[in-house]
Amino acid sequence: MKAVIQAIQDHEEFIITSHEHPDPDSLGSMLALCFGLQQLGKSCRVVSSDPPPENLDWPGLDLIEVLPDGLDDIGDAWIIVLDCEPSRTGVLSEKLQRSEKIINIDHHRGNKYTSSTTWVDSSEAAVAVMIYRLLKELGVSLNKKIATALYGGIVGDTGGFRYANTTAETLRIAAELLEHDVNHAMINKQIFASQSMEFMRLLGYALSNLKSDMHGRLVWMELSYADFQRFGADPNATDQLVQYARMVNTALIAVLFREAAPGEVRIGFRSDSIDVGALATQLGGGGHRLAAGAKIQGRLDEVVEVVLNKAREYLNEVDRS
Ligand SMILES: [Mn+2]
Repeated sequence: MKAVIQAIQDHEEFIITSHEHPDPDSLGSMLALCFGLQQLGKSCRVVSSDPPPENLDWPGLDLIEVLPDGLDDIGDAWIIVLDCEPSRTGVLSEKLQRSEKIINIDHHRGNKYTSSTTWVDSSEAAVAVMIYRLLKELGVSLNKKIATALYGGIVGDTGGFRYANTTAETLRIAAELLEHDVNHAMINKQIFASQSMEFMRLLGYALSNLKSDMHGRLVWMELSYADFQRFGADPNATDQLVQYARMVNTALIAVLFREAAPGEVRIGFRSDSIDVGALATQLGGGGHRLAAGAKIQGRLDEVVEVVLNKAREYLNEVDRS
């Protein structure tokens, strides 16, 4: 953290970015950091390869520059990559990923990026918590828009303070943020309970086709590209569907398979007790202990078969240990 603070203090121009398909934590972290740097008189841009989800409406989301073709030239700016390693941003060219002028702040265990200005702490519930600490160290004072962004990030990554990553300190920080006139009910509604009709109908379909194996310990949903088209739903806005598979009271591992584009299958894993991050890593993906994912190219039915076999083996291993 010290090296990150030093690098921020020593430079004036920044470009902040995060992973593809930004989520509340990455969006809140980017915005809060940008507002904080501006308060310190520094200049910054916020760039993303994909637009924010449509259900979110926080101050500053319209400042995000959506650059599907990415960045190739950054002038004198330093790049700050949040909530992922530089290779997962989608906006940084190969050349920029090797730049010396990158600050990386993340809480994903599998982050392999190494530089003197990398700050990774997998014990943190959200990058927004790390940004909160950083802004405090930098002497930034909280205001409504910074607090709203940070609160949104924390709410997103803790599932509204319901997941195991919520600590007494998380709640203390959240309480402090609420003192800045944050509309917490609106933030919660937007993140967890604001879906299009198309999404709801797709959910109904996904639930009625829920599958299970191994005495209900493995539960999964499969959605093909054709399913998304039939319901008119955006595959990128449906990663939360896995939460419904996780609700099955016998489930140890919940899996969501989404054919987001023809031949591209995104896999989401959730558990309340088993290290699915390790399982995702075996499949070339990564994430957190209880929430992880991977992306595999191939036919949906074939990918489902391969992944479920891995998951079965993994559950058997867990049984034996
Ligand atoms: Mn995060």
